[in-house]
Amino acid sequence: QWEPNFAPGRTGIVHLFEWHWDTIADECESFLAPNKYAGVQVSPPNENRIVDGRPWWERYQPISYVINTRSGDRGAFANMVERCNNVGVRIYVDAVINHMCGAGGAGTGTGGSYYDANTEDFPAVPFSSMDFNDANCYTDSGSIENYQDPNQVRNCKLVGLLDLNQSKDYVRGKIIDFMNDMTSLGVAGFRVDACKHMWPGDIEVIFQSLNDLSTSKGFPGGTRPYIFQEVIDQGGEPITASQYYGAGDITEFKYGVNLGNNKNSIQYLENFGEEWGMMPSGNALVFLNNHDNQRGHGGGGNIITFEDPFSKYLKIFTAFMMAWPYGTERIMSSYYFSQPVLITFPTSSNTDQGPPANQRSLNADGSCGNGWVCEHRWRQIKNMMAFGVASYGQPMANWWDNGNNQIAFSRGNKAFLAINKAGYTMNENLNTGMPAGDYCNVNSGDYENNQCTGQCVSVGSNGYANIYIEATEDPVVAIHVDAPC
Ligand code: ARE
Ligand code: CA
Repeated sequence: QWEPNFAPGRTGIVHLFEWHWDTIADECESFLAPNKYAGVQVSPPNENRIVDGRPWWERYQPISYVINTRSGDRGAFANMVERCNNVGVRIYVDAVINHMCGAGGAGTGTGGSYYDANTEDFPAVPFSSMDFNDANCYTDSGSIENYQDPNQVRNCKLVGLLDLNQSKDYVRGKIIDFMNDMTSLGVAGFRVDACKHMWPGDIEVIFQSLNDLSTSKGFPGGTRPYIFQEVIDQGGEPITASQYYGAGDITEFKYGVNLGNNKNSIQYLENFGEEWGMMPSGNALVFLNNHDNQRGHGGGGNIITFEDPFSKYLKIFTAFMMAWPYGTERIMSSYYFSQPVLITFPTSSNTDQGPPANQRSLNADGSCGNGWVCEHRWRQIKNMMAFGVASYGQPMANWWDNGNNQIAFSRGNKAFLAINKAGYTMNENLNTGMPAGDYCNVNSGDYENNQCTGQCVSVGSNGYANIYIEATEDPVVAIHVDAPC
């Protein structure tokens, strides 16, 4: 449950938010596998409520565990998992198991199933009013009113969403069946939504009861599904991430906020990790931003997203994240939700806006477009997967900083990263820890067919190299042993 089940020689999970299953399958084959990405977090695959205006968040309102959404039907989902696994890319399902849809109203979901949210009737599961927590919630509104009270956080409705009672064997059974159905199709694990709102004891039982990954889909016998739990712990609440260590990994929300707060004082990052009050590395799923906080949902903070000027910070700090030995890394892949499409500063943004109508996100020539951002394809980001693979298991070493926004460090003797955010040229002789040779700066160019299209960095026999970085938009040197010049 704590192992991400990556294929050998792979690292990094990309959240292909709201992508269509067919497109994800193509992306696994044509882009993710060749660039050493390990996995994809996909949007919730089970039937959801159809909300007027089709906001992105309708997918967090389950109607049933039938696999049918705007990302595709069951056949397309199964086909995607198969194709991605075949090229060594794992699929992680966003599992919404705390609740069903919002209270009130009736209709049919994206899979055609009838529901009545007035009477809490979901016949396609089936769940009835007996399966919800109403009798265990004591707030006047029936919704969560105070995050200082763990009982209401877990037993009342999160923003009005009908709250399932996971202490009931019957409810547990339905959730387990759904998650087992996913792994039977070859899924390797789950991002579990809203874990703060479920009792750790209940979800421990649920996760421990799950089947091992499918041997018929190529996983070794006895492999547990990877679990990473969404728990927003920024401090200041009685519910903490540590209460969930026993159930799986946890999203470390302090990570992106800490980097955002220190984006202009990177010399302090030398001991970035537990000493900064974050969870132990082995428990942490780390990211710069997610689908909520990039648009002001789900707790804010000073975070780095593609909307920063020229996306400069996102490129620099993704390089840092992938190079820094802490946690399991996730890259956010977004769509534009502000008009006009902004490279500079947001003018107006619609934080409810659903995905571009064309969920087949690629242009005919295979490039990204149609309103999709595709951060995971940017050179400065995607090339860091190979860096992560080359440096796997190596400790941080040879830290250097100038006390003012210029830093460098190596990963053992396999890789080296330097960042210049000082606003003036960096020109230093630094110990890269690496064997003598010429290496491709994969931030400045690509390494393809044993050719470097970027700058070459020359490491001498003593491991030192002249690191020269002008204060440009890409003030990063990233070299590793798998990309010699
Ligand atoms: C929508 C409407 C609501 C409406 C509701 C029911 O926006 O107005 O009442 O439907 O009809 C997403 C959206 C919500 C949306 C929901 C359902 O963000 O706006 O509600 O889908 O469609 C807390 C939780 C955390 C949660 C965030 C958003 O602890 O688990 O809120 N994040 C996950 C997902 C979201 C998703 C849900 C959960 C629900 O990632 O995308 O919601 O499935 C502090 C606290 C945090 C708290 C945060 C925000 O930081 O520490 O715990 O996060 O404030 O309240
Ligand atoms: Ca709950």
